[in-house]
Amino acid sequence: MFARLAVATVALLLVPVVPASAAGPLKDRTNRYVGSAVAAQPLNSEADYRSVLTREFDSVTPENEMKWAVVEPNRGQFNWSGADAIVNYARQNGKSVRGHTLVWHSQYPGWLNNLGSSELRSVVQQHINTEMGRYRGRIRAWDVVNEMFNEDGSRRQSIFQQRMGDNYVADAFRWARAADPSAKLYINDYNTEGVNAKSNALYNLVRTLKQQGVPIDGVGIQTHLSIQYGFPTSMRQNLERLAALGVDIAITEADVRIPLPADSTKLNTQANYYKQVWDACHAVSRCVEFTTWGFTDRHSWVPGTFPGEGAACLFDTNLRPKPAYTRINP
Ligand code: 9MR
Repeated sequence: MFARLAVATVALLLVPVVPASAAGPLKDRTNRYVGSAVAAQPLNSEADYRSVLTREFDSVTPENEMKWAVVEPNRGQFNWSGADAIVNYARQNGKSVRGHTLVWHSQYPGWLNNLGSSELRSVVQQHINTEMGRYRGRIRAWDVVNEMFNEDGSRRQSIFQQRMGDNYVADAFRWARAADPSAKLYINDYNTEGVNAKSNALYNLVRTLKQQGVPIDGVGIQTHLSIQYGFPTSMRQNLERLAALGVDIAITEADVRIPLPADSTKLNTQANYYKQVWDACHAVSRCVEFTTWGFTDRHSWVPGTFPGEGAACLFDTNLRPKPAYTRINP
């Protein structure tokens, strides 16, 4: 009797959190991939983090572990430990992986700055080959080119743009297709949810790339929102026009930050924003993925980048579902 009780108590203690929704996990609510950015550190060390992730999501995006500065901090010296941990977790738990990201102006290693244009070109190709090749067949979709536009729709003057010229985008996609023909290849950006100068530029570029036969399969819409700004109500229209170009759409990094402290009014507004993103994706048949940039306020990039803001995720710091979660999975 006592032994049975003790076993029951231990079992209870081992279950980190109660199921979030009577309706079942979020991933079972939709035929879209439901993903989250994940970090290897809590994945390896926090049982409740791992358990909620496993229960609620069917896709994972390494938050930082596949970025160039992490995987090749010095030329020819590789560090795959975090990326491997996440890909292995995914394989063991039947999760899909979104690779993030190959060509990006941020978080690239400093040694690239010393390269001239022809050397940079071959190094970028080699980087794409090496990283995509390592995980060939195990990554569903890759963010090949990330954040290449300025807000006004002009091209960001990254080292790739400056040293390799306009064609760096088409080249990156061609190299990526060759490196892993089974992966869907995406261009990804932020502040491109609604119709605006930046999303117009994105639309025009994708149309041109398609016309040129460049192997691009999808457009990632990051969707970092704040309740301080109005919801981008033209989101559905924007997703529809992009999908009409013959590409898939993914919501790749959704979160909705709140000026702290959060209260029930703000959390309710946040819930409305998440629901509108969810609905915009579900209104467009080619929107194949709804991924959030982290799932718990315990681990979120927001407070570090926007002092005084936070509480941007679907689950609170104790991994309890917030109103936003319940709104999309009632
Ligand atoms: O969440 C990431 C954070 O931990 C990093 O410090 C930061 C560095 O730039 O990148 C964050 O992730 C970004 C993503 O890779 C691209 N889109 C914007 C995300 C939030 O900044």
